[in-house]
Amino acid sequence: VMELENIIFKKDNKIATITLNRPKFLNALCDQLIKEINYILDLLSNDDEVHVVILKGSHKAFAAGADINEMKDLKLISHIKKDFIKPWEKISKFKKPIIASVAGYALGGGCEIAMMCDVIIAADNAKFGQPEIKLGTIPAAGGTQRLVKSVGKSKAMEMVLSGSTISAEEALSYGLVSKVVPIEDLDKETINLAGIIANNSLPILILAKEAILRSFESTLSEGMINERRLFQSTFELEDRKEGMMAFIEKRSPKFKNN
Ligand code: DAK
Repeated sequence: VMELENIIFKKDNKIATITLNRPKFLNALCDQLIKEINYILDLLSNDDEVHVVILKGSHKAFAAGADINEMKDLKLISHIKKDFIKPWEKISKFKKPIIASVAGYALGGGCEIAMMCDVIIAADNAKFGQPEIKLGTIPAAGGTQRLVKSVGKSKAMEMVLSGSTISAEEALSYGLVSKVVPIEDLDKETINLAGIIANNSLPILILAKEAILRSFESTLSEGMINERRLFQSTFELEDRKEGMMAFIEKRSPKFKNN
């Protein structure tokens, strides 16, 4: 059992919440914090009670990036010997839905882990950016890749090349986030969406997520083939039968997650 020093973990009603909790450093993502997230995600992968995960920070900061203190003395040789990027990949490979609930700063690695999540809900004070250029480096956890797919090339270039941030409203207009809500409603709105998602069949949620992620990671024709196979595979699940029968019988489905 790992002792959690940088995050708070809570589980309630099919929803797990991971709260980044390094307030003195605006939730800067130190190695230990990433280890703690990964430890929890491993537990949650094997926990059938949990259908959805919420990743959140504080009102002031979702996360202000990777920890600059930990990075400042690194050299090429240390990156080659120890792959620092590897531990960051776990969030993007997690199979169940993850919602990023973002208030305040989501900068650098903070913006990148928000983009690794499946849905981003932003408070009206959220600020997204990739300021690495101002530190003399470039994004390293997908910031030059996922951002382009979310906001388009021109805006991604502007953000990455200038290091400037965009507001929650701008992020909404480009499609980086799915919704902007007043900060006092952020938790309520996030839990509301998580609850709606969590009511669905877990295995079907996993397949739906996998199908959409494939569109990010491949060509349209490959994504379509994969979508068709995943769709077909839902017909081996009892929840698919239950969902359709419930519709025909004009009642709510009772999913058994199998
Ligand atoms: N790292 C370490 N400490 C940080 C930090 C960070 N990223 N961001 C803030 N802090 C610390 C500040 O140093 C300050 O500490 P004290 O001075 O109190 O000891 C405390 O948090 C409060 O911050 P401020 O006093 O600066 O607060 P303000 O409200 O004035 O300003 C700010 C908020 C967010 C505008 C400012 O803190 C800021 O600009 N922070 C740095 C933002 C930044 O440049 N982030 C990008 C870092 S580069 C990788 C994966 C990812 C990455 C790299 C590699 N691999 C997988 C290999 C990602 C890289 C990055 O994210």
